[in-house]
Amino acid sequence: MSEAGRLIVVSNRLPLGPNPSGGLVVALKDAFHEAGGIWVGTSGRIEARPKQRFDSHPGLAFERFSFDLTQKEHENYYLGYSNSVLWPLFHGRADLMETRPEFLEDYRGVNARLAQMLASELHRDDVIWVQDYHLLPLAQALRDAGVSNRIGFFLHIPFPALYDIMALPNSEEFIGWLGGYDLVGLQTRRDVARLLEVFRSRPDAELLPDGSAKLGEQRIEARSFPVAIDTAAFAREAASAAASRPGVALEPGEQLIMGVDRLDYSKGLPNRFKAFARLLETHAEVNGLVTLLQIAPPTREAVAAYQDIRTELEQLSGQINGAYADLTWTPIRYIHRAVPRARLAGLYRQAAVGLVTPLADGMNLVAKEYVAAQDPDNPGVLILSDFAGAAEQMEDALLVNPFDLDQVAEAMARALKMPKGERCARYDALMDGLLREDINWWSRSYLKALRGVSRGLS
Ligand code: GDG
Repeated sequence: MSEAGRLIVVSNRLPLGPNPSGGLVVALKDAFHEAGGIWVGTSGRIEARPKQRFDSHPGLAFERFSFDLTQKEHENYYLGYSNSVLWPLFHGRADLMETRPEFLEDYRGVNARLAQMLASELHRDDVIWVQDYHLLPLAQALRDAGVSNRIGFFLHIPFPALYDIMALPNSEEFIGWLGGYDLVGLQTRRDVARLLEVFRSRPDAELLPDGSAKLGEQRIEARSFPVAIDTAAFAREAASAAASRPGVALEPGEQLIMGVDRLDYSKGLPNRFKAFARLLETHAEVNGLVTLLQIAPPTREAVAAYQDIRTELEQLSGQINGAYADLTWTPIRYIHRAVPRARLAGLYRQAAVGLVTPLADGMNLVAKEYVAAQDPDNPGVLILSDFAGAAEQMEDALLVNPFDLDQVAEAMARALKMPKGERCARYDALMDGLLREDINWWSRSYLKALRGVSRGLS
């Protein structure tokens, strides 16, 4: 173990089970091995009398510290303020925001309770890394409890424009929450620019020459750290999955276009289906020879906006299939269910086109997974929305404006007949970037920056 202080990671959901998987677990494996530490998060249990507990597991390099939520906290902190206020607002959908005083009250309450629990467990040289929008107030709550350790935040979703922040019922308080952190990590340079614009607009904030900001007594560094995947491991998984499992049954000459998204209104699925219909309408030569496979597992079904998007998509896929299907061909295969990861990797490799068209997205890991899964000798083509954070790094994809259905349809037509030489050149360039800036690069660069910040005013 190194001399560095322990790493304390806080995320809404704690990775559970004896052998937890997932992007963040992989990302933090080395860091926990080096420094040891604790991962803190909700237990997934709803209890009338919430408890907190430590557990450790011989295979894990970190201790787990979990806490339960009450039903009311789950509804107000998680479904309410986090997913009915912050999520829509940060994805440019202030119109879908549902604000209620009790949402904010419990959002503050859960963060304050967590800060109290955590403050007494901390050592002086621990560094604390807080993940995502559920926990924005945590640093300020920890500072109120007397914690002076280095505290970093990483936002996985887009940072909103100043104009959008004005739509929050508590916009002043929101900006104050950021003021508890030493380092605010965002997905893209575009997000950093928006954050700096917020600081610039405030009389109590000062932008320092080194690019950081001073808010009250706190110096805050804001930088982009584009989140990534375990590229080499995913490429291996896709190659072995494709070799050992059958993909989708296709007619000779038929090509697959594939999308994978949680069923969320930010992912632009209705636009995608409409753009696919536009392709069928304007390129009769592909009818019968192309299938759109859309995997869209359910998510946050207790929130009304998610029920609406489900109904809209079911109607759209029904209409398009009704208009174009024949006895041997169904243009859209829409699967409202999760598919096991290894299966997904094989399907990505089978697909001639990866279609990633969110209207707003922090990064979008599906874009990275699709490229990593390709056969280097015969790769498919990624079509990627300009509104996904990934577009900032993945310029060799076919970049599209997801609101422009004709442009997306034309990109699909182009991708379906792209010559192998061009596909390989684009794949090589994209894959170079994904191997260089992978998930370990992401966590190492963030933690290096966090351990390097000097506490207090410069
Ligand atoms: C948030 C931000 C940011 C999806 N369906 C299935 C399945 N998935 C996996 C994908 C991918 C992950 O879920 C989705 O990640 P994304 O990045 O695409 O999107 P969000 O869930 O919205 O994530 C996003 C991310 O945080 C990380 O910072 O990139 O912008 O919104 O890994 O493969 N996995 C399996 N079956 C499915 O049906 N096994």
